[in-house]
Amino acid sequence: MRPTHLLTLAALATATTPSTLTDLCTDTVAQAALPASEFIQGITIDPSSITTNIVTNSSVSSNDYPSATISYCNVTFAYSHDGIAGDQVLLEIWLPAPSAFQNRWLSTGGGGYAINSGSSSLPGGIIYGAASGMTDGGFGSFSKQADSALLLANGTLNYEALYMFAYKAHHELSTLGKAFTRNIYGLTSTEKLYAYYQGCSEGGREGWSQVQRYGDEWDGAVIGAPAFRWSFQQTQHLYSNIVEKTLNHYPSPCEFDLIVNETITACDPLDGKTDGVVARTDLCLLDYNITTLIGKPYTCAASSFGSPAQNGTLSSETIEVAQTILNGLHDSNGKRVYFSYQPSAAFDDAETQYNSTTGTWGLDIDQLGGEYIALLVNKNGTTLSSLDGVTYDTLKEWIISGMLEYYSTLQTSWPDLTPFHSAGGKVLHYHGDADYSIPTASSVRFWESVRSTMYPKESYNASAEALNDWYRLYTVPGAGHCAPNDAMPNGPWPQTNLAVMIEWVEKGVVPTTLNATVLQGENEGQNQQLCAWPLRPLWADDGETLECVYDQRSIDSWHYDLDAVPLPVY
Ligand SMILES: *[C@@H]1O[C@H](CO)[C@@H](O)[C@H](O)[C@H]1NC(C)=O
Ligand SMILES: *[C@@H]1O[C@H](CO)[C@@H](O)[C@H](O)[C@H]1NC(C)=O
Ligand SMILES: *[C@@H]1O[C@H](CO)[C@@H](O)[C@H](O)[C@H]1NC(C)=O
Ligand SMILES: *[C@@H]1O[C@H](CO)[C@@H](O)[C@H](O)[C@H]1NC(C)=O
Ligand SMILES: *[C@@H]1O[C@H](CO)[C@@H](O)[C@H](O)[C@H]1NC(C)=O
Ligand SMILES: *[C@@H]1O[C@H](CO)[C@@H](O)[C@H](O)[C@H]1NC(C)=O
Ligand SMILES: *[C@@H]1O[C@H](CO)[C@@H](O)[C@H](O)[C@H]1NC(C)=O
Ligand SMILES: *[C@@H]1O[C@H](CO)[C@@H](O)[C@H](O)[C@H]1NC(C)=O
Ligand SMILES: *[C@@H]1O[C@H](CO)[C@@H](O)[C@H](O)[C@H]1NC(C)=O
Ligand SMILES: *[C@@H]1O[C@H](CO)[C@@H](O)[C@H](O)[C@H]1NC(C)=O
Ligand SMILES: [Ca+2]
Repeated sequence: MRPTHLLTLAALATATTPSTLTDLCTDTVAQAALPASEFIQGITIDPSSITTNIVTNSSVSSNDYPSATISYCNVTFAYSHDGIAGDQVLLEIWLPAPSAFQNRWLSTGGGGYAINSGSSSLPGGIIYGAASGMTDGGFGSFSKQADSALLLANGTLNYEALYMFAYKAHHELSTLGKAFTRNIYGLTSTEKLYAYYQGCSEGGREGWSQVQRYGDEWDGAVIGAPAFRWSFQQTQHLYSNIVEKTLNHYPSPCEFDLIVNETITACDPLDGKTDGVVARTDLCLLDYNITTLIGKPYTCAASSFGSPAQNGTLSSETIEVAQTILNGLHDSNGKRVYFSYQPSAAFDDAETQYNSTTGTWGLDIDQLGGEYIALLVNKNGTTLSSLDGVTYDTLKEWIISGMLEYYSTLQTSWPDLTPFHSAGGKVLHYHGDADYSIPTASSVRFWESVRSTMYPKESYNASAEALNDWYRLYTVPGAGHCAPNDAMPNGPWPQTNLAVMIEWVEKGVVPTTLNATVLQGENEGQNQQLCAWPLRPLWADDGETLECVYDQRSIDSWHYDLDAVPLPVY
């Protein structure tokens, strides 16, 4: 009886594999393609929750994929975790027409406390013939972020939401999404479905959360500026505020802006080409000293946020604030806890607030930093209303206690990627050199941690080469946080990362340098190539040829001894 039944189903599946978007995009076809409920232990899919709709000729554009006009089927369905009353998780999966499908799956991630990017990331898969999915994490809807679900009551975290946000939801999205994709396009069990990931910032952390845990989930992950090493990353957002508080000096945004402008001007030529872009923030860190800016005049027009026109000269107090921020967090014994943004990055965390009553600038608690402490350390809200009594040592305590509390969930810094590597997985990791929200050195540190953990007996060059076979890191000259940077508009941006990854995975084309494009400014449209770590970019004398050079002094400048932390920090 059973074999016959299976045969019939298989025959039916082959016979009814839809051939057009219209055939594919019905509730009935989608329902029939849902994985069996016992597919993942503890999960029950709700077949009645299926929705489908066709979207035709939709124009899409983004920094993260080339502009295109796409057509797809939008499928959503819900599942629940057995044993949790009222639990519901939503998935949204976009399907290319059967004729456009290229045996690919793409998982997409979020940013901040969001676990998805709405409809902005999914087109990135559709243009390459990939069924593309996102999850709501079970937080209530696709537009509800994890922070709205993480606190059940003051003092009580929602641990299921925490684990979903940390890594569980993405594993379920990929597992269910891939099975659903195989079924709906009628792939046989021997046909390969290539699986990919693309995400930046929190989405970058979500990418690493899977690469660090699962060998068989994806063939290739495109990961930008990941918000990993969570307790360090989130707490360091408050460091600039504590510098201002400790030194009791609150520079205006105009003053910080001038420091950034002058740093760009001074460090631009260090990469061999004066093009408005600081491609060598490492040389800028080593060879440029902002104390030369004391006495420089600044002027800014009145802003729409209510601050008046500003002018003055940069004081030694302002330069001390900026330099202390650049030095990174040290404890009261002068030992290093963490590192900072690269010079030329904007001072976003340091932003001050204008008080029109007093006509002075004062403390403005960084939102993301404050939220981490309020939500996941204090567990009584999502905004921190005061930094009274908080010192450099307090930040260190928050970092270390958070490391312990969230090591197996949000920390996301496990450096042994053996299962992923053994399964043949590839990682393309990129990070803006002028990132103002996640220090670029954070990505370098993780690459180096993986290198030394997985190739402990090899020389530096041999281990770097071995790691570069499957996990490559590129810094993006002039780029800000997961985006190009208006302050250095001539800088390149790697817009075709998923295409590059597909070529690497499916055709073995190693991205020796990473394809990038100037997306704005006077050279808009120009192609540039990005160097893979540990090589650093240097323009040849002709100003046209980019060389990727090995520069020990620069490499060393990215390495920090976090001697205030009594544990390995990967
Ligand atoms: C989509 O664009 C194609 C090509 O331009 C056109 O033939 C088709 O009619 C369009 N479909 C709809 C629904 O507008
Ligand atoms: C996809 O379907 C969901 C659920 O019906 C809907 O909320 C969403 O707006 C749809 N998205 C698009 C792009 O059609
Ligand atoms: C937690 O405590 C704060 C301050 O007392 C209060 O405003 C807030 O409503 C409480 N939140 C919850 C979820 O009980
Ligand atoms: C910094 O440079 C930008 C142009 O990139 C300019 O708009 C801005 O006014 C400058 N800021 C200051 C404080 O001079
Ligand atoms: C920058 O120059 C000042 C004044 O010469 C000096 O005190 C300081 O140590 C220098 N800072 C760095 C980071 O080199
Ligand atoms: C500087 O600001 C003061 C008012 O604070 C104004 O009187 C003066 O004209 C400004 N100078 C310049 C050069 O903008
Ligand atoms: C501005 O300063 C006044 C006087 O010190 C104070 O009462 C008021 O709370 C401040 N406003 C803000 C928004 O901090
Ligand atoms: C939140 O918790 C912290 C740490 O327990 C406590 O210091 C603070 O007063 C609490 N805030 C509120 C608004 O209850
Ligand atoms: C490592 O390789 C670089 C070239 O990529 C070379 O310049 C350097 O000398 C090598 N280091 C050692 C220790 O062999
Ligand atoms: C590389 O980028 C250029 C634009 O700068 C683009 O035309 C080309 O298709 C890209 N290559 C890949 C593999 O996507
Ligand atoms: Ca330059």
